[in-house]
Amino acid sequence: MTNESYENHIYYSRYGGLWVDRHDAHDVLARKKAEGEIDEEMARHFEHFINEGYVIFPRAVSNELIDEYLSMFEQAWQSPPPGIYAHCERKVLPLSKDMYDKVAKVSDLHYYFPRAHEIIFPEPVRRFLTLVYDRPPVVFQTMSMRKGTEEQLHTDTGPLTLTEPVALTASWLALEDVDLRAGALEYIPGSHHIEVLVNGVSKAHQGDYVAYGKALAEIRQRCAENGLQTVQFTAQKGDVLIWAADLMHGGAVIEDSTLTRKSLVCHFMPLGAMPTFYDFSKVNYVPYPNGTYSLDRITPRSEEISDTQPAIANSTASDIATDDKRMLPLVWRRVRRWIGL
Ligand SMILES: O=C(O)CCC(=O)C(=O)O
Repeated sequence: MTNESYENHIYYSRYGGLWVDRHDAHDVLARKKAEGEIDEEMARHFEHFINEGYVIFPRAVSNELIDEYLSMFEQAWQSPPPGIYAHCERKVLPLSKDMYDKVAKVSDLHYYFPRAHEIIFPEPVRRFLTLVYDRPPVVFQTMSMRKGTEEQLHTDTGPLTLTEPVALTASWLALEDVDLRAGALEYIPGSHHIEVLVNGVSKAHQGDYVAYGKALAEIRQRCAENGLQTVQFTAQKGDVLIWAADLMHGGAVIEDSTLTRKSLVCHFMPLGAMPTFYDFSKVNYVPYPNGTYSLDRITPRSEEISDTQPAIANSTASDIATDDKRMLPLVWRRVRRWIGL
């Protein structure tokens, strides 16, 4: 699908993007295949990603690893680790067990999970992201959920701004089999090529939710005009779906609030990019053992943190800051501090 305003440009977006975001992405893919950089199977995944804006890797993460993550997640509700926040009822608050049965998105728990690189970057995901970026991938944020989110269909480039805005990708991992009555992840295949800029100029909403809402409404309308339909991800435990920066996605309505829908969302950028939606001037990339990266500090969005918790909010960055060069000792030190060893 062409974006009329920019159809003479190399990229679909005014803001450029990755090689998969070029109008000639299929030619680039053919070249990469001919040169042996991408094999047959991965090429099929890329064909799909280029056309539809998402790709699915079934059973990418083992049950054993997911169960280990879930047991850490359970413990976190009972005894929240330092610096961990949750988006809940339109506020960002320190994680607390009061939110256990609510719709809540728990930020950055991977900081306390020694096997984070395995669950965030299982092999097919690591390979796909490394190829899509032509650089090592960096996870800059994770969100763990017990329940569906009921989030309206949206693009991530509005809130999650990067120095390379269209380089954002995200993964959604099913931590259990999804019951559609629990509010599945939903998305609009093909919507990633429809770009409507906020106030006509920016991908970032910068807190202007009225303008962002208008842009999203226009994208939805353009999707409808082009016959693009919303589909739900009937995922099984261990399945991973990766979406492109501008794919419209959200959480379906929860029909049975007694049900859980445990999932892990990870947001990625290539090494060399940085988030711009809060002050990352003192944040460093830290390598994981499998050639991927994370960031070394949890820094919640200051404008979002509830006024009722200023002391905790202010203490967060320095509690977690470190000069360590390697991620694993760092994670173990955090875990020991959390469990009081
Ligand atoms: O998991 C969901 O229901 C939606 C997640 C989402 O929209 C997001 O992380 O941006």
